[in-house]
Amino acid sequence: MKFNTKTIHGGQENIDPAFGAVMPPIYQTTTYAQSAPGGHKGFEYSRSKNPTRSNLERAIASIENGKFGLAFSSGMAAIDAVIKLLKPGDEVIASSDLYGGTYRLFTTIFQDFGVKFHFINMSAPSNIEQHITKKTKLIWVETPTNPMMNILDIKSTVTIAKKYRVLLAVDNTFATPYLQQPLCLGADIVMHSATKYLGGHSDVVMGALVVNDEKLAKKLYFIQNASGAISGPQDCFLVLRGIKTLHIRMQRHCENGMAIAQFLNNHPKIKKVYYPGLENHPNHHIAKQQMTGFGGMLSFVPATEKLDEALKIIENLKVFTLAESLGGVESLAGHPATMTHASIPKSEREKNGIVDTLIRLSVGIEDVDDLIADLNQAIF
Ligand code: P1T
Repeated sequence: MKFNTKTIHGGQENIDPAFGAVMPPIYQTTTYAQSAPGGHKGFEYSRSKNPTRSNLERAIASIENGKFGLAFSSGMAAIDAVIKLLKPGDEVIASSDLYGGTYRLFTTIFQDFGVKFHFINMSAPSNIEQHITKKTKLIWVETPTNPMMNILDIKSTVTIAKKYRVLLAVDNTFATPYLQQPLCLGADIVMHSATKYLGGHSDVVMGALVVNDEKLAKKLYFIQNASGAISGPQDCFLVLRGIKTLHIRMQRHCENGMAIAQFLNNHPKIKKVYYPGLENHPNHHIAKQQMTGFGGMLSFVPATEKLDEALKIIENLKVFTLAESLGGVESLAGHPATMTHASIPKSEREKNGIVDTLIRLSVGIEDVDDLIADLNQAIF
C-alpha cells in the first residue's frame, strides 16, 4: 500500500465485524464482560487495551512503516514512557535544540531520578560520538528541531547508534511520516506529539510511539499500561479521522510554508528566516535527502532588535492566531522565548539561536495570498 492509501486504510481492515461501520466505533467503555475469569475477547480493561485505541495504534504504525504503535495521553507522556526504559546511572545524548517541554522533562524530572542528559549540537553527527560512554543508552533527536528548524542527519546518527548499540529515538512531530519515516532509515523509536499534524485540527492532545522491535514494543506497552498515561477513545477517534487527510493537508502545509518562507526571506524588514526548504538554510542538502518536502513550520528574526517592535508584529497579525502549538489547519504565530521555550534558561536558549525577537509560525492550509497579506500588513 502506498502512503496516501495507508493514511485512509492502514491497519483498518475489518474494524467493525458486528455492523460493517466504515469508521471505527468509539468504544466508550472502561471494562469488558468475561464469560469466566480470563474468558475475554482480547480486551479486559481500557487502560490496558481499548478497541478504538488499538485501531489508531495500528493506523499510526502503518503510516510510519512500523510494526507496533502506542498512543498516549500527550506527546510528553509518550516521551516519559521512553525515558522510563532507562535506569539510574544511564545516560542520554539529546540535541540541544528541543521542544522546551522535552528539555524540562529531562532536566527537572528524570535528572533527579539519576538519568544523565547531555545536550549537544548535533549538526555534525561526529559530535555525538564524542559524548558516547558505556553508560549511554539512548540518543534523542528532533528533526526538524523546534523552533530553529535544524535538520539532523538521521542516517548518520543511525550508524553511530548501531555501532555503540544505543537506542535512537526520533521526534517526528514537525516532519510527520508524510515527509520522513525514521524507522525506514534505521531509527529504533519514532515519537509524535499527535496533538499536532496527525490530529491536524487543534482539538486533541495526544502522543504516540512506533517501533519495529517486538521486545522493545513489549517493554513500552508494559510502561504504557503500568504508568497509565493512555489516550481516551473519543480522542483516538478524532486522531484517526485526522490521519485520513494527513497527506493532503501536508501537501498544502508544504506549499504554503515555502511561499511564506520565500516572502519573508525577500522582505527588507526581516533579518533571518529558518526554513529547511530555503537554499540558504545550512542543512538544506540533508533536508533534500531525507525529507520529501519541507513542511509548514518556520521561524524568523525581524530586522528590528527592539523586542516591543518584534512583538508588535505578532500582535498585528489577524489571520494568524497568537497561540502555543502547531500543526493544525489554521495558521498560528508563537513567541518561543516566552511561550514554548520559556522553560529553557535564556543563556541556553541563546546558544541555540532562540533570541528574544525570534517568531515561530505554524503555517496552516488557508489561501496563501491571505497569509502573505496578513504578514505584509503586520510587518511595518
Ligand atoms: O504537547 P504535547 O502533545 O505533550 O507534545 C509535546 C511535544 C513534543 N515534541 C515536540 C517537537 C513538540 O513540539 C511538542 C509540543 N509542542 C508545542 C506545544 C509547541 O507549541 O511547540
